[in-house]
Amino acid sequence: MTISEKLREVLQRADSICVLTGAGLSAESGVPTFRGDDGIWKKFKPEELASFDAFIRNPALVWEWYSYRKKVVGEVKPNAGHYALAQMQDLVADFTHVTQNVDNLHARAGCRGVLELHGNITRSLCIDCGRHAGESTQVIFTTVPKCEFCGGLLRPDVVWFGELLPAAAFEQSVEGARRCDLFLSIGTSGVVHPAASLPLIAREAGASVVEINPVYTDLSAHVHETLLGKSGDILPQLVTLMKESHHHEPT
Ligand code: BV8
Ligand code: ZN
Repeated sequence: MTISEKLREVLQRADSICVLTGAGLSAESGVPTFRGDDGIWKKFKPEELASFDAFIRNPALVWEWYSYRKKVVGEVKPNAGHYALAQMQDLVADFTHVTQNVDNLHARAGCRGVLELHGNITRSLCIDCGRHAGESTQVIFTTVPKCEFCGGLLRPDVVWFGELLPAAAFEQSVEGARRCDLFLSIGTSGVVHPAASLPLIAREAGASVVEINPVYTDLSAHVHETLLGKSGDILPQLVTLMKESHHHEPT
C-alpha cells in the first residue's frame, strides 16, 4: 500500500483521530456486507426487513433474518482490522470510534467506548416495557421471543430505517469528527445517513479525511485520500507507521 507523504506526516503527528467503520471491516471475518456482491441486501430488501413497520407486520420473518445474522456473528471472530483499531486507540490521546456495525466485533477485539450508531445485534429489548433482554436468553429461537417481565414482543436492539440514532452516541460522534486531525472512513459505502455525514463534517472542520476500501465509493470524491485495499491489510500497516512516532501511554 502506498500512502502519500502528507498522510504519513498526518498519521505520525495526529493527536486526535476519529474513525467510522462499516460492514466492510467485518467482511474479512466472514460477516456478509449489505450492498456488496455477497451483500445480504441482495436476497432481502432493507425496507422489507430493517424497519419497525416490517417488524410489526411480520415479526417472525424479521426475527428469522436476525437469528441468522446472530448465528453468523456468534461463529466468527474479529479480524486484523478490528485488532489494529484497538491498538490505534492506545497510540493517541484522543480517539473517537464510531461504528455502523451491529456485530459486536469491535468490543470483542478490545476496542473501548465504541459509539454504536446503529445498535448491537447481540442485545434485544422489549417494545412494551423497554427492558433489555440478556443475550443468553435467546441466542437462536424458532418462534418470536417474548419479554420475560411483561410478555411483550422483543426486538433486536438495532436502529432500523426511519428510526432515530441514539442521540448521545451521535452527538459524541459529531464532536469527535469536528475536533479530529485525522478522520478514517473504513469499509463503508457511505450511503446511510446520518452516519455518512460524519466524514463531511470532519472535512469541513479541517481534518484530513482518508477512506479505506477495496473500491471507490460515493464518499471517494469528498475525501483527501482513498487507500484502495482491505482494512485487514491496511490498518495494521497504518498502526506500524504510527508506532514509529507515537509514544502515547495507553489511557
Ligand atoms: C434516520 C440496521 C431520521 C441494523 C441499518 C434518502 C436520502 C438520504 C437519506 C435517506 C433517504 N431516504 C431515507 C433516508 C434516511 C435513511 C438512509 O440513509 N437511507 C439510505 C439507504 C438512503 N436513514 C435512516 O433511516 C436512519 N434514520 O435517518 O432517521 C429520522 C428523522 C426524523 C424522525 C425519525 C427519523 C437510520 C439508519 C440506520 C439504518 N439501519 N441497519 C442492521 O440490520 O444492520 S443500515 C445498514 O447499513 C447497516 O447498519 C450498515 O451498517 C449500514 C451501512 O452500510 P455499510 O456499513 O456501509 O455496509 P455496505 O455493505 O453498504 O458497504 C460495505 C463496504 O465495505 C463497501 O463499500 C465495500 O466495498 C467495503 N468492503 C468490502 N470488503 C472490505 C471492505 N472495506 C474494507 N475492507 C474489506 N475487506
Ligand atoms: Zn417487557
